[in-house]
Amino acid sequence: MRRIRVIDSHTGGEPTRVVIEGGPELGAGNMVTLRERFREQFDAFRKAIVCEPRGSDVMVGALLCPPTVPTCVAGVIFFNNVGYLGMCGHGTIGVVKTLEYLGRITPGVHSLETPVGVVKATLHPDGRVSIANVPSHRAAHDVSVHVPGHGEVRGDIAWGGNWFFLSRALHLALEPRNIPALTAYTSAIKLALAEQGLTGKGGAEIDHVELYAPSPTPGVNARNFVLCPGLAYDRSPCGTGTSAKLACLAAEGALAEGVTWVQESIIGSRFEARYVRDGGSILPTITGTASVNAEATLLVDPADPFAWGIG
Ligand code: PYC
Repeated sequence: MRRIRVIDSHTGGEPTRVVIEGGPELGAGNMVTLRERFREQFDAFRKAIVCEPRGSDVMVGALLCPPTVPTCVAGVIFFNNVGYLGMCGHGTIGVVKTLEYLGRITPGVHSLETPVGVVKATLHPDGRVSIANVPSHRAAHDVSVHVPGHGEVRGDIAWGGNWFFLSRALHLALEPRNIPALTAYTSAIKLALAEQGLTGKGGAEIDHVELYAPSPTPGVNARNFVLCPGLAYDRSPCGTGTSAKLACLAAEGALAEGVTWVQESIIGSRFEARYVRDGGSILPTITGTASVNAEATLLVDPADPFAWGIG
């Protein structure tokens, strides 16, 4: 019987499951090397940890690894129901709160090594977490994609640690009652982008679709609906998606450096975000909080036909 120890948390409703013991033995290397080893040789662990019957399509996993950058408190590889993420904003906030829960860090600034670079996180004395995300930029403006059943859809392509297609929500209100329709619409956009060869840099798949609209909530700048790669929607405002949004606002001249942008998710959870310019990119800072809500040992029983997950 294999035992995998995990700590669960949620960041604005979006879950993160941090593996603290019993995960795959990936050996030595930086997070890019270890993520490839994880993908090629140990993918069964991903499914066992985040897919049903123990997990769900919404769950994001985070494997803690020894960092190769000496200033980092930990290395981390994020994964979900269909594969591996470069970076994950809500997940990083969850990891920081988990490290605090484990007594491994106290309020202050901490660095984490991820496959897309070192991310600095500040754990504030009041429990909030700010992450200094990777350089983000808008790669293409007002791109047109033909979406079968929906016609022409226009939007921007931007990098915020993952690739996003960001489009104004025109026909569907960003309200929880519309989540099934929003999921179907953004899934159709994601498929159309791939079929029509619209990609991020170097042919990278645009695996996140973000719809945005003004928020009806006073003091909140915008509400979003973010479709994640495995077709689940982000319950949080999405850290990398908010970074991509800031990159578009900065490129548009619609948000000045240092000004706070309050981003609300489809379920009403919030991040505060701001940026500074860095050449042609921006450096976003995203602030939110997470709550640790479970500590568990996953049991992988050879007699269980679904011990290594479904799917
Ligand atoms: O917060 O960056 C994020 C994220 C990506 C996918 C789910 N959450």
